[in-house]
Amino acid sequence: AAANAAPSHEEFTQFLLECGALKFGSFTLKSGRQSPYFINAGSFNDGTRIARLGEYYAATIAAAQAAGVLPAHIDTVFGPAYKGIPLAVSTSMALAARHGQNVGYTFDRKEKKDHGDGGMFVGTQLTDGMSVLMVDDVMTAGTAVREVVPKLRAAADVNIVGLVLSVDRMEKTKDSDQSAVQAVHEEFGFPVLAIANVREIFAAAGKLSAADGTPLIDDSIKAAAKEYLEKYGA
Ligand code: OMP
Repeated sequence: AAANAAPSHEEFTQFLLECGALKFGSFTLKSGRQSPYFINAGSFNDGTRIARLGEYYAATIAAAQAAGVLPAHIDTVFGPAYKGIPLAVSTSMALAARHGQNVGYTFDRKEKKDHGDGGMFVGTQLTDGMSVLMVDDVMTAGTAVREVVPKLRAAADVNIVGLVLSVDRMEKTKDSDQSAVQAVHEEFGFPVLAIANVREIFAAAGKLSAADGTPLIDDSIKAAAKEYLEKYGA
């Protein structure tokens, strides 16, 4: 693939399934919706997996930079504690190793620290004028990001240049037909990107099969996902 090509949805979907990060069943979401599928970033739990995930984020970022959607210069990648911490670290490592961009990484503390350096943030410290790229795992309603943006802006007059997710669930907000990603984009003004969205993942999964030829996702799962997206999909 070209240096700045966006990652392939087939490859990423295969990776999600291999890691057990994409699960099927019945899951109650933070929003209260009952979903037949769930993306669990906690499944990227060893060196190989988190390194690969960081490469997917970095490739998505480099492609967006090449397309002019994200600025060429980023000062630091911010991942909200706790789940965003390995995302920020692995993304900055992959940006350096694969894309020649040495950018910082930053995460917040969940608990206030009143000894030692006493800081609210760990890693590259936020200062006025800095270009900060946020990373997070999955967006459903955008609750997580709405909590973290004010925290960043309270720390310094930073320029939040975008948010990159692993998966955009493409769900309608509670009271509109607009997707949560679109609503967050309009509310905050920065671009919101994902390595893949849920429709791309199901389209890719439909083409994937195990070594013995059996499809990786069976028809009942596809039907349940389709039904869910008809109800909640944007
Ligand atoms: P919002 O903060 O409402 O956008 O929901 C996204 C968050 O819910 C994620 O950061 C996770 O904590 C969790 N989540 C998943 O991890 N995977 C999913 O597939 C769905 C959710 C969810 O509860 O909506």
